[in-house]
Amino acid sequence: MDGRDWNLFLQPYEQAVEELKVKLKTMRSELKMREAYAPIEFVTGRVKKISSVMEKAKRLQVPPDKLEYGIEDIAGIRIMCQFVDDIHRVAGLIRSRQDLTLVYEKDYITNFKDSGYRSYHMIVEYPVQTALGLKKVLAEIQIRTLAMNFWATIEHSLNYKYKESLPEDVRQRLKKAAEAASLLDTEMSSIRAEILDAQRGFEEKSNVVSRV
Ligand code: 0O2
Repeated sequence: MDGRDWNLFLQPYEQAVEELKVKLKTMRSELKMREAYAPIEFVTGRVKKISSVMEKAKRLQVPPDKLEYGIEDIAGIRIMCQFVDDIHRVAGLIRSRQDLTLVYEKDYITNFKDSGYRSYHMIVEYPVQTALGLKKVLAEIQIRTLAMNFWATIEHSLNYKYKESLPEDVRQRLKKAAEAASLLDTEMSSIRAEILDAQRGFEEKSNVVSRV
């Protein structure tokens, strides 16, 4: 494929990422209006670079004519949440959408990766309207907490810099840092639960007072 062919190949993925970003950001503002609290903190998206698509195709032994279904994250969306519970809420909202089809899910929170990586992945099929008609493309939606994202961003940049030669002690320290980020998520969730309990208690009391 030459440059022009690649641009044409990536075009529906660009469109899918742009549309999904708008839709998920809209979901965030709608939930914020309805419930005062949005389970989504922010949304980002990217289309994989051609060099990364080729690298992954080589690693997974995907032939050039099978890229569309062999590489599932050419279109990538990332949703950041404050709390782990929010991740499950957002996954549920995505599952029930009519404008995409869920293909499968990967729970790297329960089954975190050996690197320490935690995140919830949903592979979806998303239809885009192209000049030549409807085209369904695969997209990977990653849902994670701010702490998981902090860890993954730094680990990714270190891995990118050092490639395969990341020293073993650094690898181990990164694993420990992932545990620490997970503990932070647990602690934040429990603080939130206590605040919600206290609020509920306060509301119940004031309902009793107002009925008297
Ligand atoms: P980028 O730059 O983030 O797009 P693979 O893990 O790649 O062999 P698979 O099954 O396609 O195979 O992917 P997986 O593991 O479900 O999801 C791949 C994406 O998840 C990665 O994309 C990362 O975004 C993220 N990810 C998975 N494992 C790790 C990890 O150990 N550390 C970090 N920081 N991110 C991870 P890409 O293609 O690596 O890159």
